[in-house]
Amino acid sequence: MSDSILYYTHPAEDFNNALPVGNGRIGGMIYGGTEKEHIGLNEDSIWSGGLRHRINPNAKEGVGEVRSLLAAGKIAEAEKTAMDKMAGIPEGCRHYMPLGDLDIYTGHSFKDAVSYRRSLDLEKALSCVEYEYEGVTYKREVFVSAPDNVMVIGLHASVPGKISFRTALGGRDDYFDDCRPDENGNIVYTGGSGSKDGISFAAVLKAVNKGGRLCTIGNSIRVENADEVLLLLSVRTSFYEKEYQACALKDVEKAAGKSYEKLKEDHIRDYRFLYERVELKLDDNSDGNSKLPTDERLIKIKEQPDNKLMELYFDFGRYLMISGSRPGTQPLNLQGIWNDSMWPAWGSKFTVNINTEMNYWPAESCNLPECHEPLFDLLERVAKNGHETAKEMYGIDRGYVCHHNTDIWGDCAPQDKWIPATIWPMSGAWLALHVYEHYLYSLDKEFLKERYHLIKGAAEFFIDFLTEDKEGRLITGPSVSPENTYRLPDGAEGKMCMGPSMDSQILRCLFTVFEECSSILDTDHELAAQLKSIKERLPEPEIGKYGQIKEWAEDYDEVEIGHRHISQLFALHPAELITPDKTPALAEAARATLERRLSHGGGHTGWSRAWIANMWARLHDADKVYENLEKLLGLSTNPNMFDNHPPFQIDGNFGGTSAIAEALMQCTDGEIKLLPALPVQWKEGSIRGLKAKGGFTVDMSWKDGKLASACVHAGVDGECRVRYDRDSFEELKLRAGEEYRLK
Ligand code: FUC
Repeated sequence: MSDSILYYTHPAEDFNNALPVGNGRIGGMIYGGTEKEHIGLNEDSIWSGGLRHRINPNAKEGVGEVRSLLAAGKIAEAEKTAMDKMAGIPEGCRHYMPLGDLDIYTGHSFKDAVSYRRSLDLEKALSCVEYEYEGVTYKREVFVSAPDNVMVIGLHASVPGKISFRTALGGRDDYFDDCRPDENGNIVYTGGSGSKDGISFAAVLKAVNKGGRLCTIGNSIRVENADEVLLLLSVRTSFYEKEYQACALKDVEKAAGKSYEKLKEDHIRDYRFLYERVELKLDDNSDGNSKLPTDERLIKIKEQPDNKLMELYFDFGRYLMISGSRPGTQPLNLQGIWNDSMWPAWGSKFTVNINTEMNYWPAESCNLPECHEPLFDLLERVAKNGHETAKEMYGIDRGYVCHHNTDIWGDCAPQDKWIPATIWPMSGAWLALHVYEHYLYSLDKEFLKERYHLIKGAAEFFIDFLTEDKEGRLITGPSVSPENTYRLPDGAEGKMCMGPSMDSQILRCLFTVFEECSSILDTDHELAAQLKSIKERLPEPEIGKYGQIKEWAEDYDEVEIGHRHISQLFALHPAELITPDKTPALAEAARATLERRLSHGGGHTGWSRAWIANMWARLHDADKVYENLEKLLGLSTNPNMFDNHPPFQIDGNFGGTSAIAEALMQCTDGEIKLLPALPVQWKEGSIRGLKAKGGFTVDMSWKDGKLASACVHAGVDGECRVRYDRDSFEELKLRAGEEYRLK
């Protein structure tokens, strides 16, 4: 059996046990029942309505008032004014919604089924349910094909004439309009999210049988005594296509012209092109547990190490990226693309004060750069709307601003009336750093030229937004340190502030990136010089009274010391303003910060735990990386391997995948560090295909904790320094296509 399979011996009793499939745009959650198969359906552009204009008409006056109140130390009053005058009206962006459900009724009761097995093969992106019932072996395979744009369900039986079932396709609320057969025996299911400029959808279900009989009754397809059946489900929306219904019909008809085997073969080839670029192998220290069903392994890892489960988690993260984010689709939201609720937690939106960014941390290092693209497409919409937001809210005419959430339209107005998060104007700046990250890994100048305006616009806004503090430094504000609360000397609590550390760190990175872009593209030199002088006046990371990195401009205590956000360590990860070699004193302070958070219960949400593991990797603390990965799997992972906030939230999956990659290789301090935080538990292993900045690809193996072999491949002409350990490194100069064996 391949190592890259999730498997279970019982059907999923709920969403947290069901298995995800997807092609970037269409998603399914497969429950694997015998009596009734239930597949939760998603399409990534089905959101709750059209673009809203939510800018508070009092925002401009509010900004000035809130600044003055914060400067005068009247925090509570400032916060009240901000919520009244700056919060969006209405309070929230649009939210993500499910498409509906597909049920397949076979009537095979689970208690009479034997040898039941439900699995998800990560090497083929194929989910499978198999069991024996009344002497017949039934097998159902499900995948979502990117080349054919359909969900494919293949129903097979070991004895001819034994496949009988009835389907039911529908939603669970008022948002759908119709569900009925067309003249070709397809079921056409249509609906939409209403509102002015809302999003409409059409899904089409088609059945193709070998042997037996097929007909429609009401709005279901009925199959009797077939040898084999192929179900195809397509869905298109008005967000992407004007003629969405015709397009959905075309998808199923086209797919129906192919055999099941051909659909499957094309799907696997397409998927593997991405998935096979990277391969991680760790030695098996599970004492036999690696052979157990996945849900049992996730329980056992609390007591017995299971490297193979970490390997599976890494592969699952790459699987989810490929299945949830492809060129031309929407970016991964809080639940990727898999959501069964009309009102999911936090609207299953793009929460951009950490969560959406975390989703894309492994995209470049794990060799899936094209999966990063949907984020840049969304950022185009953010930049456009955020330009209006900058003007209307802040009276700033250049650049763009986005607050802590956005939706499919790129709505940039503040989200919620929640003081710890709502007024945070930094997400455009953070997201723009992803554009440059993508460039750094490929050195694709054409890409940079095309998306450069996203970096420029993000930076420009701050020229007018920053204000001087008492010491003449330039600071952001009104803002927050997401989503933490400080204690004032008189015991009162505050959230909003001027100049939180994270903001200055993000801007330091952004302005540096801007300078580099201006020099690479030989453009906007004056602006680059201006931003450089502004950068010199930004606050630097500072060490506070506990030896920690200060979170706020004042050395306040946190109300909740173990808070899940550790925003002041943005400088350590994902940025590299703090590294053990370049800034040892700050690295020590970063360590103290993590220890303080963790000793007070920090890391209790999945994504927080995953971020912490990345941070320890950057501090080269392999033991802590391992300990936190183990906790991520043991305490914050659902039986289906989805990250658990709780509830399910996908960011931790990608954060965890990124942490594993960071333990094995880092591109910091201008060099490629091999095995910078290798846990002792990963005694032997190898990785192939990790990407390094500069267009390099790295393969390596290790034994007894030491590098055994390494090979660097150059994608473009370039130079790099490769470090094996603290004392040894090599400088390489390679031409595109060349490789160098280090050992
Ligand atoms: C931020 C986090 C929460 C949650 C939400 C979606 O607000 O603080 O923990 O992840 O986003």
